[in-house]
Amino acid sequence: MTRRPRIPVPEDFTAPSHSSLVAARLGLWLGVAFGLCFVTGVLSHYIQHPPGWFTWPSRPVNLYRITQGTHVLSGIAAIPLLLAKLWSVYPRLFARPPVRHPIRLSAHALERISVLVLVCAAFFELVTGLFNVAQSYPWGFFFPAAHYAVAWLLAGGVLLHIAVKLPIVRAALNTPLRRDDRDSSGRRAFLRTAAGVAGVAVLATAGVTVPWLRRVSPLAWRSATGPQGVPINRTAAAAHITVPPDWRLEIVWTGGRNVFSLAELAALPQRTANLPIACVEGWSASADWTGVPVVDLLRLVGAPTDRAVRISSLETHGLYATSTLPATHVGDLLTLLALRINGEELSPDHGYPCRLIAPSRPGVLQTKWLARLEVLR
Ligand SMILES: Nc1nc2c(c(=O)[nH]1)N[C@H]1C(S)=C(S)[C@@H](COP(=O)(O)O)O[C@H]1N2
Ligand SMILES: [Mo]
Repeated sequence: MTRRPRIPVPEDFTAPSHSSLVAARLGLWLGVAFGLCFVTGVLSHYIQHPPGWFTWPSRPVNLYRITQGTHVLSGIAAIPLLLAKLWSVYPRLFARPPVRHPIRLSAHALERISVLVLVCAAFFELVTGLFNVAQSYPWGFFFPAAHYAVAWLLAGGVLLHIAVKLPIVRAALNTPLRRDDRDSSGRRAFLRTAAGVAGVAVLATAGVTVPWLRRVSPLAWRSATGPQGVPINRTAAAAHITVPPDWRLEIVWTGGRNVFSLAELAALPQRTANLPIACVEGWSASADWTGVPVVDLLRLVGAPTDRAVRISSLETHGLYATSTLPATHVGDLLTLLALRINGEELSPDHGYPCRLIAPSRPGVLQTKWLARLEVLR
C-alpha cells in the first residue's frame, strides 16, 4: 500500500525546540535585545539630528561610547536569537486558517501579514546593521535613513505581536522547565544553546569597543589598529584635503570675526584629555588629545559661549564636512580644538592641522581638518 503524501500540521512537530514554552522564552530575550537596540538607536539618531526638545549631556565622556556599543552588541545578540526563534515557530506556517469563518479567516490573514512584516523588518535591520559594522555598503540606499525608518516599522510590529501573543506568552512563562522531565530538559538544552551562541557572538564583536576584550574578538580589527594608536575612517587623501600654507582658523559670531594661525593656537594655554572616538559603526578607541578648549577660545575673542557652534572643515563635499556643536558641549572644558594626539602632532589623516574632539559625541561629528567656527544665534 502506498501512502499519499500529506501536508504536515503543526502538531506533527513534536521536538522540544518547537514548544511554545521555548518560543515564549526566546521571544522574551529577543524583546529585550530589540528594546535595547531600538532605544540606543533612536538616541543615536537624535544626537545626530536633535529635535528642539532634545539635549544630550557631554558627561560622562564615555556615555555615547556605551550607548552605541550597547546598540551594536544587542543587535549582534539578536541575530542568533531570531534564528532560534524562527526555528522554534516555523511549524506554525502549516497551521490552516479556519476557512469557513470569514471574520476569523481575515484575523488569521492579518496576523500572518503582521508576522511577515515583523520578520522582514527584523532581518533588514540586523543585516544592514551588520554590514555597517563591517563598513561595507553593498546597496544603493542611504543606510542611516533606511535603518532608522525600518526601526519604527519593526518596533510597531514587535508591539503588535506581543499584544496578540500575550495570553500564550503569559501561560508559557509561568510554566517552569523542570529538570526531572524529559521534554523540559530538551527545551532547556535548546535554549541554552541559543543563549550560548548569542554570548559567543557578543564576545566576538565586543572588542570593537571594550579594550580588554580586543584580544578575544576576531571582529575587533578596526579598533586595534591605526596610526598614532587610533583607527582612521576617512583619510585626508580620500577627502581631497590640501592644507593651504597660510591656513587660519576663522571664528565668526554676530558682530565679530577673528582668525588664528596654527602657531597662535599652539601658543595658547593647552589642555590634555583622554577622550574616545566612538564611531556610530561600533568601533571606539581612546587617545590623549591636546589642544585649546573651544570655550576658552570663544572667551578670548569675546564671542558668546552659551550658543551652539557650527563647525566647518576644509572639506568641500562629503556628509561629514560640517557638524553642529550643541551649547552643552560648547560649555564643556573638555571640548577641544585638538592639535596633538598621544603627544604627537596630528597626522594628516587624523585631521591636521586642527580637529574637533568633544566628550560623549558620535565619531561622525568629531570633525577633522577644521577651517571655521561659527557661533549660531
Ligand atoms: N571632515 C571630516 N571629519 C570627519 C570625518 C570625515 O569624513 N570628514 N569622518 C568622521 C568619522 S565617521 C569618524 S568615526 C571620525 C574618525 O576619526 P579618526 O579618523 O581620527 O579616527 O572622524 C570623523 N570626522
Ligand atoms: Mo564614524
